[in-house]
Amino acid sequence: MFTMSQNSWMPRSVLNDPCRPSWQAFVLSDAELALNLSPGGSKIILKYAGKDATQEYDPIHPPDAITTNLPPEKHLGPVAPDTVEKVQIVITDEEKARQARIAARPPLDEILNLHDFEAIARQVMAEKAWAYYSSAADDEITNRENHAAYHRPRILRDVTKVDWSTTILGHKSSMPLYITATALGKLGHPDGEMILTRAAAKHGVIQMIPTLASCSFDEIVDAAQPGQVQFFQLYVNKDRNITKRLVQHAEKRGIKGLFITVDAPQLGRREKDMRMKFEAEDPSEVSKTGSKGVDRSQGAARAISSFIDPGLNWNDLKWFKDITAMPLILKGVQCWEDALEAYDLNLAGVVLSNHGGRQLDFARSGIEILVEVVEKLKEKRGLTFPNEQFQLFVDGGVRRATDVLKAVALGATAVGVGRPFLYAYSSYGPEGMDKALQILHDEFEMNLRLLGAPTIRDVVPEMVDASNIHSHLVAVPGDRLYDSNYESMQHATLREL
Ligand code: 173
Repeated sequence: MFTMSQNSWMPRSVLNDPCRPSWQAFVLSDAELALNLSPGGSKIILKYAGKDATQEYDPIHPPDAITTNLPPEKHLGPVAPDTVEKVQIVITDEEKARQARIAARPPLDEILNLHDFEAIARQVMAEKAWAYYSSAADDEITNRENHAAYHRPRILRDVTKVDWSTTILGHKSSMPLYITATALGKLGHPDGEMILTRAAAKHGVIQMIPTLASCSFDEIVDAAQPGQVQFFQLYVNKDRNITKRLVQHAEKRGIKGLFITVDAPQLGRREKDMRMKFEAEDPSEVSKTGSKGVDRSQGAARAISSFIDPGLNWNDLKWFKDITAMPLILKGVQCWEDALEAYDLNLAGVVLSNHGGRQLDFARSGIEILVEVVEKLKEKRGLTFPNEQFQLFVDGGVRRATDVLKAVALGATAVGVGRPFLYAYSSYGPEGMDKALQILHDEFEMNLRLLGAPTIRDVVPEMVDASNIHSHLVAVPGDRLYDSNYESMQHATLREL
């Protein structure tokens, strides 16, 4: 529960949870303080003043958000639960409608591939959650262009037994993919990122924990099995002390790789996400940005991203090496020059990514970047692939094992998968996530046979024709995404005059 009033601001879960130490309960008795501290701006506080704001608050704030981000002097002490006004839990009509849609979804065994999850998610998810997960930048061109390479399989090889396991940064993975970081996991399901943790354990894959998870970092780490490998994705805070604390805590908790996001000095313009806010807020207010500079009309992501430091630059990397011994990987590299710079700084690798098409529209696909990065690292630094010294990762647009195998053939160690898993658990809960990973296992088995490659080591560059990859002439199967997901203003309803 989360209640906000002009006089008090407290998560009811804190009050109700007997396991929490009493110092974690607090009240912001000063309304002005609450208004100034909310990263989402004062408007949201005022909108929910005196009401149960759990549904809005929970998905976008991990349980430790306040104790982590609020200076200790603002923690005013324990709350006596019987002095707190009881909040009636009201299930909104919107939530009732969502539950009805969930009840009417097709049985899980009718889901054959990851596209299917996406199609169902679009129909059953809460509108705002769908808008946030599925939105991409501007005209969503980049979001649809991740497939421009074709297979060149070999025949008559013994593929009775095939093995698609591999190692990522030296850690075993049952597939050459990992669950990449995506923000706000509870928008899709109340258990959020912990569903991913449990599925990762069951299927032997690695999860990258996001900075902007809805569950707290410790909840996600605690949900892991002993020995389960997890990475951490980092948004670098303008306040380096916060970043240092996060990084060192992650290392202490056994995180095996730090993926520093470098492609989001400012969040891209995700119009589908923004349109949701148009509907949710008073339309006449939407174009106004408050004097505090936080504009709620810009969608869920922008509202919570103002802490990210646009000043982050190459000189900061030495500092990261000083504060942690974790392998450092840059997430969001988009050209060979930057990949070589990362290599020259002795980093452990780079993720070639356009951030799921959510940042710079018309940024190239990860697989296209991979081709030039591999070529230049071979030519200018004498590297061979695969290698343990400097690993290449790709993410964006991955829906099939074939997408992964193309990247692996071209030199990637592994590929990140984000949205499809969100859609799987948003539509079907933990069973959906389990099924999504099982589908990928099945696809790897079949496709290794069809490629003529008994192991991941046998998936070599000659097995892909990427000759058209820079020409952007190849028809893009991603049109599926365009046809089914892009929402233009044609559905706008006119206001009554
Ligand atoms: O893609 C995103 O939505 C994302 O990475 C993000 C970044 C900052 C705040 C919220 C989401």
